[in-house]
Amino acid sequence: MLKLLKYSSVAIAVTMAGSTFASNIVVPKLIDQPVSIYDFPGTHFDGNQVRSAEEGGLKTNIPFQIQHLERRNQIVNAMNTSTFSAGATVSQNNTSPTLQERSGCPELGLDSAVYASFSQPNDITCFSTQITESTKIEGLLVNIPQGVDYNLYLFKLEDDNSLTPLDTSVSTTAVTEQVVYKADPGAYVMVAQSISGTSADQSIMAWFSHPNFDAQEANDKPGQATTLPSNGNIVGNIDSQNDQDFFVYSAGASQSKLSFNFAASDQFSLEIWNGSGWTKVPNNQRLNIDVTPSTNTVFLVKGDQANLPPTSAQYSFAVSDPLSGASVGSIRTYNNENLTNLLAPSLLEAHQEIGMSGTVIDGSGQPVPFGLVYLNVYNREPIGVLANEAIQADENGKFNQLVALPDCVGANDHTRQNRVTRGTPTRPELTWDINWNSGVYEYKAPNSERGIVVEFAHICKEKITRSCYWDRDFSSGEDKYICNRF
Ligand SMILES: [Ca+2]
Ligand SMILES: [Ca+2]
Repeated sequence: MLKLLKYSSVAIAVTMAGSTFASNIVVPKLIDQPVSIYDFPGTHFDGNQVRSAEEGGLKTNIPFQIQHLERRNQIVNAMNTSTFSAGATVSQNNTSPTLQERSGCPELGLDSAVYASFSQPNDITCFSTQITESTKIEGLLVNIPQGVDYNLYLFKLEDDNSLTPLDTSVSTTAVTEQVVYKADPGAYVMVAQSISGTSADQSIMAWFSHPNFDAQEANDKPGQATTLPSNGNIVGNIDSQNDQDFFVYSAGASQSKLSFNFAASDQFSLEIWNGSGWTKVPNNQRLNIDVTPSTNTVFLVKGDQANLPPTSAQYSFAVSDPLSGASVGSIRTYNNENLTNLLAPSLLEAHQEIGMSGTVIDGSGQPVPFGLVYLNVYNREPIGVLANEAIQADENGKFNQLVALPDCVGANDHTRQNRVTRGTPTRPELTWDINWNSGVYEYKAPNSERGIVVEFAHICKEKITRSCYWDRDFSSGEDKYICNRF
């Protein structure tokens, strides 16, 4: 998934002589601040529940015992080449360096927490772990004292022992910093760093494993927002108490409408960023809103904190440009009126209604959820409109509509016989007088150059004029041909 935030950072080496954990951790110095929600323009949605941007902070309860890291004065720093070379005896013993030796940070598994205190700016606390299965890592630094600035970083420890920044949390005033990353198996390092100010109060540094994440993760921060498809349907879940799912929809250069439906239980909520707050959107309702071409609309999915959905519960979020249909596929036209179908076997007959179904397709061949489609029916001679309907497809781009037709007086009269020979009393030979008009029905998408046009017979009247059958006279033993005329 495309992420809005591109790291633009330079790495600088910070040497922490005399700090709690003496090591040469490479901490990135960010040039760009992380994307804030305030960087996004708002989208108007006519709703009466609006939440301010500040409400709804991170949940910071730590559900496991908080450990005191053993203080060490010397940690082998594998990132320092000379130190690594000096420790060559380790390799000669055929033992690979430990994670702590490679990273300079003690090993501490996910779902652990430690007390972290910093005696002076630039002090760091860090730990490392090796994970064997993909999971979403959430790191927290909580209880940051007033008047100090601490930052939190998450890194991948590469095979060459370099550190690749994955997520950073560098607010100057927050009492909690959070990093989030969807991690593949590998080695990871989390670092808390004191930037300015000192305090005797201890903070807590924790990291969590959330293995039941959805395919759109990690998108817990505005800068990690998942880009929604122009036309599509995605599913997700809430994997933990701090899981937030940010989404961005980018309207096309000529797009003025946005349609969407958030199908979910009331344990989930969907909100739209309005420029200064979050407007709640009703669940399970198809909505069409106006958007400004070439702008972004930001959505946020959250769980109800008082009643969090289980990770097995999913929401389904369908979005589209409803006017982007370029063609109509998989069409099926039908009639259920029990008509004779005697004019021509392949010619659809319809009297009061015609069933029209299909899928609205965009220019890339994708179905258009809630895509608009025009269903037109015309009389041919004289040319005239029998029905014009504009309808929206369902969340999968499919539609199925019975189009009503008016009464008619037909220009054509035909006499036809049903396909029965040597009729019986229960299955007689029938002669029908069929009065009808020649018509066409049309499927057209908003961006179709031309619609799909097919002929049909608009039946005005069908009347049985004669019914005949052979009847056995058991007294004479003869068959008699009996006809009734109407
Ligand atoms: Ca999620
Ligand atoms: Ca998320």
